[in-house]
Amino acid sequence: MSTQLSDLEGQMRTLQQEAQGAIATATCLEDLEQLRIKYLGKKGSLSQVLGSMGKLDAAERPRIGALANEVKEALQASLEQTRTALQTAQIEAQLAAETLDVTMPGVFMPQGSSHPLTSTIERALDIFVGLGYTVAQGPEMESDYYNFEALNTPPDHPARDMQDTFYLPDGNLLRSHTSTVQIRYMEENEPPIRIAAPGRVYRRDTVDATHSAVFHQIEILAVDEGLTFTDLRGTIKVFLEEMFGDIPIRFRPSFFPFTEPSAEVDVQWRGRWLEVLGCGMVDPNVLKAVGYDPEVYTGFAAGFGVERFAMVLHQMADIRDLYKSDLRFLRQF
Ligand code: 2NM
Repeated sequence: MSTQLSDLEGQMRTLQQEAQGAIATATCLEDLEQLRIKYLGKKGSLSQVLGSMGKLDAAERPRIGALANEVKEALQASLEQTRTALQTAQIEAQLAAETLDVTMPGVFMPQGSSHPLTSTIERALDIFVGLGYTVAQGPEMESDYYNFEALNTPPDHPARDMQDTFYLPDGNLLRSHTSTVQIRYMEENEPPIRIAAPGRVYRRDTVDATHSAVFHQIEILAVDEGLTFTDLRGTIKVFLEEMFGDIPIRFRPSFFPFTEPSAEVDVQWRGRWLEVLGCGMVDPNVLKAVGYDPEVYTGFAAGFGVERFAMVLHQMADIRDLYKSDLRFLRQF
């Protein structure tokens, strides 16, 4: 019996030594789990050794049982120790691999910016939106009716000259102003209205430093009961102040077919008077054309060229620079 006993004891001590050696040198968590199964699993080495306990005297079993528990606990402690060490090593390796050197130069990401025409349009529209206006848009190809007839521009009016307007073979034309949008809007909406119509317009002008056959306009229109020239003047003054700062402005009498009275507005800019927009009280014939009663409603309107505003604001010498897409020019803005 004692041979058997010392034999079992010896087997367990050997098993403990061998297992602890293997556990201590395990290099990854997967290997460690394999070792746990091998030594402490249900069919593992320790269970096998204990399986032969049945052959022992009943009196010796408690001692061997205690020894088995001791070995088991020792191996569990070793497993836990190595597991902690491996886990720590794994986290440290991951941290080292994923560390970012924030002092390294980044990848160059060129940032774009708005074209000066776009930013000028946005600036002007922001001001009118702040004054309660709605932005309205419409087609660039138009009929004679929307571009001229509804705007109190009779067939013999000089603005209708073939020299000024791009006519299309089908009798339509390319709009020469964005007032077309306002006629369409008034047809669809009842007063009170306040709209700002930005967009591309077309004129048969000879291209030079200050003229382009295609350019951009913003026109505003307000129609309500009791609107007067004073409302127009105040609106224009606020708009120009926001655009150019607090500078002197003056109104000069002028003529447009669609407004009566009409005026042109100049601003004193760097010591010179510069014409910046046209405006007036909407002609009763225009109101009639869209079905508004001119005895009930009055309106005011104004229009200006976006290119001219951009050129004055940014001291540009040639309108054509705005269409060349030359980045050396555009990067200045
Ligand atoms: C201008 C000058 C004066 C104008 C008139 C209208 C409409 F549709 F109400 F009749 N819209 N815009 C107008 C008036 C435009 O541009 C220089």
